[in-house]
Amino acid sequence: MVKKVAVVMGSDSDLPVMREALEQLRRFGIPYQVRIISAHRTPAAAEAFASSARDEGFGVIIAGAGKAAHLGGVLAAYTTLPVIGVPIKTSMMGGLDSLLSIVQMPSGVPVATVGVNAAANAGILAAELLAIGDGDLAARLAEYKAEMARSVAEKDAKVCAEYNV
Ligand code: RP5
Repeated sequence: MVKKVAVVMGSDSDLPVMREALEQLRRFGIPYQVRIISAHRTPAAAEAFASSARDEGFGVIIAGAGKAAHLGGVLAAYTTLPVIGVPIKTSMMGGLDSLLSIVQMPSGVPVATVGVNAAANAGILAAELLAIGDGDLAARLAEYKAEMARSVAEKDAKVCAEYNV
């Protein structure tokens, strides 16, 4: 039985982006739970959630946050589960603020950080982490990559036919 993924975000305003992680988890048949927990507005909930996440049966935590985006780092401080950070694009700084807040962790407390708004990649990375110990899931990931390659090859053939002399 594949472990479940926690998809945590700092605000419901992050949900439109974080939904893309849920789509990927559904694609690979991975169970998940969604929570809104803020490192700053509900820090006690962040500690409680991360401290018990492994015992609750989670295998990976995805944490989406914007601006001074400390959620992933705070969760990582309280768990030995891998934490994947999703920097949310911001109106003021385009998400560079979120990206640097998540990726620049002190040595000893890593947060695996995907690109700005790249929640889909966070879902796929979570699947890959869980597939380390799950051959069926690894096979589904391999089929996904093969389909992606087929799609690119089709586009390549189309462009070659249209533009190459
Ligand atoms: C962060 O502040 C959240 O992750 C969100 O990206 C950002 C803005 O939150 P709201 O003011 O929209 O609730 O904590």
